[in-house]
Parts: sequence; structure tokens; C-alpha cells
Amino acid sequence: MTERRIIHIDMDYFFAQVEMRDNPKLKGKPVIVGGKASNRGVVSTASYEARKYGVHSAMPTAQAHKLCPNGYYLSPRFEAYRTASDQIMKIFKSYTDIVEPLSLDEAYLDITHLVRADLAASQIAQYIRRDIFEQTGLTSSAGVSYNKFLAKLASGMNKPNGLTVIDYDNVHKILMGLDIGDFPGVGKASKEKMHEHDIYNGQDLFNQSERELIRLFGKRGHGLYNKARGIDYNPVKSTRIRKSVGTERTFAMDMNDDDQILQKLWELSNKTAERLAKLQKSGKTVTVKIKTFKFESLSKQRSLRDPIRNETDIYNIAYSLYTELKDADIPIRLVGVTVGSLEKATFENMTIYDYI
Ligand code: TTP
Ligand code: MG
Ligand code: MG
Repeated sequence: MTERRIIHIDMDYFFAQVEMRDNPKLKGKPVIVGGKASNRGVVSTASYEARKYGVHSAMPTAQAHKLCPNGYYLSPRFEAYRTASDQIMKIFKSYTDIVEPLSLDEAYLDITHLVRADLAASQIAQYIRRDIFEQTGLTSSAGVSYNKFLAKLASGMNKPNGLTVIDYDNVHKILMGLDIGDFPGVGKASKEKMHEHDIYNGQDLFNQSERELIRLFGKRGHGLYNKARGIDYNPVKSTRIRKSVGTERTFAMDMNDDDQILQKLWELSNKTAERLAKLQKSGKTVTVKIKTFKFESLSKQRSLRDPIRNETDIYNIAYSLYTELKDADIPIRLVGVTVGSLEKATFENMTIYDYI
């Protein structure tokens, strides 16, 4: 197996940075974005200036006020963050198809099979960070390594606006000095358990046998044993963004009976509506495709002003497209209906957990 080339990119103090970009008076100031103290809100994030006071994500805003009374406290503007997020994800996809977003502000990229294999992965990461800055005015940090665990670890090492490479030369040293709580999967409870067994850092973890780690942590023991050695086989899982939903049927024999074909079209419209409902999407184009008995593919599309999602709307348009398309003398083998230009779920029905 060729060695993989993985990049992890994470925006710096993301929500706060967007606010500071949009209001330059906030530059260099302690900026805190989050819920209101009066509503028992919590901090979403804080600028690095505010972090100096000890303010951090998930801290009650009331507590942040005590630590940093002169901070600038702002409510989140999710649409602005979503816009910036869409921009960065688009940049990632311009480099590789294998992009796995982890939240609004970060993603893994697998650039192993990038056409420009002659460029160092770190150079590509720099290009990506440059594109992000040019297009959004925001800084980010990148980690480059040969697996996801190390790439993510690396991206946090020189924040903000930094780039870190972990390779075979430095991996051991970095991991040995790493706090045990900074290993993925080691939460509060496992950290305490680690401490009970005198495991405080990567070196202590490295010194444990695999058998002992499995005894202590069950199934996770094997993964922890590997992590101490910089081993992680998890692939970057790209999530395809669905642009259309379509269904088609091939007839058992060439078909020229409108009634039967329209019956099929109705069934396909139903199926498509069902799938749209599952995805919680609606679409602004309808396409009907047919394949003639000579295997010729023909299609016709209509764009709509308002998005549609139910079976009757889909069928009505599909019906009229079909009548425009079908030649009475030519039997067909296949008919299909596709709804495209899908719209995202609206902000109103998303929760904060869809963002982060
Ligand atoms: P992070 O990438 O974890 O943090 P960050 O970008 O603010 O700061 P940095 O990466 O430089 O350390 O999270 C991205 C955004 O997600 C963050 O700006 C706000 C939001 N978020 C929350 O709303 N609540 C949280 O608890 C966390 C961790 C993040
Ligand atoms: Mg971030
Ligand atoms: Mg992040």
C-alpha cells in the first residue's frame, strides 16, 4: 500500500474570526461568541485574546464575564458561518474528491491520488490555506501526515495560522510527549483510569503491552496501543453531497402503450417523492429520461420557480415532459424521473449540533 497523504484543516477561532472580519473594530480584542449569560448561555468560541483570560468553548457565558469583564460578547450569526463553511468546503473539493467534513470549520482531505503528486503535501496544504484566506479573509491551520489521527493532531500544534507536518522522523517524539487526555477516545473517565494506572502521556501508553491495554479498556485497547505508535488505518470518508434524486425502470419488453408507461411514471414519481422526504429535501428541476428500443437516450428537463417535493407535483411535470419527449411511433425500453437542484434543509429546522 502506498503511504497515504492526509491533510486536516481547521479554521482558527472560527465564529469569532468571522465576527472580527465583518467588524474590523473587533480586531485584536477579546471577542466571545455564544449564548447570553442571562439565558444561562455557554461560550461557542473565543478569540485568542479572550483565551488568555481563560475563556474557552462550552464555558458558561456568566463565568466568562467574570474572567474577562471587558470582552466583546456577541450572539452567533449562523448564516455567516454557514456561508464561510460552504466556501471552504468548496475549496477542499477543488483539490480532491475525498473530503470528510467533521464540522462547519474543519475537514480531512485525502490527497494521496492527487494528480500533482510531485508537490509535497505540505505545499498543497499551504495552497489550500492561501485559497481560504483569499476567498474568505479567514485564517486556518493545517496538519499534514500519513493518517487521520496524526493529521488532526498536527493541525492543532501551531494554531492559529499554522502548518505542522508529522512524518516518520518526528512522530515518535511528538507522541511520547503527548498528554494522555489528548489521545482520541480518551475522555474524562478514561483519563482518570489511565492516571490510576500511572499512564500520563504517550510514553507511558507506549510502555503498556497490548494485552494489558485490552484488559483495562476492552475493545478500545487495541486502538490505543496502535495510537501510541502513530498507527491509524481509518480511511477518509467523503460524504457525497446529493445533487439529485432519481428513479428509473427498464421494461421487460419494448413498450409503446402510453397508459402503461404513464402508470410507471406515476410509480416512479411516488418513489422519488418518498426518497426526497427521507432526505428532507425538495428540488427545483424535474427531468424525464427515456431510452428507445434502439438504446438511444433522450431526456427533457424543466426548471421550476419554487421547489417541489410531493408525488403529484412531480408527476404533473413529468407527465408533460413525457408527452413532449415521446414519439408515438417509437417504442421505449426505459423511463426515468429525476428531481434535481435539491435544496438544503432550512436553518429553522437545524440544531446547533448540525453545525459543529
Ligand atoms: P473549533 O474548531 O473546536 O474551535 P475554534 O475554531 O473556535 O477555535 P480553534 O480551532 O482555533 O481552536 O470549533 C469551531 C466552531 O464551532 C467554533 O468557532 C464555535 C463552534 N463550537 C461551539 O459552538 N461549541 C463548542 O463547544 C465548540 C468546541 C465549538
Ligand atoms: Mg477551529
Ligand atoms: Mg473545528
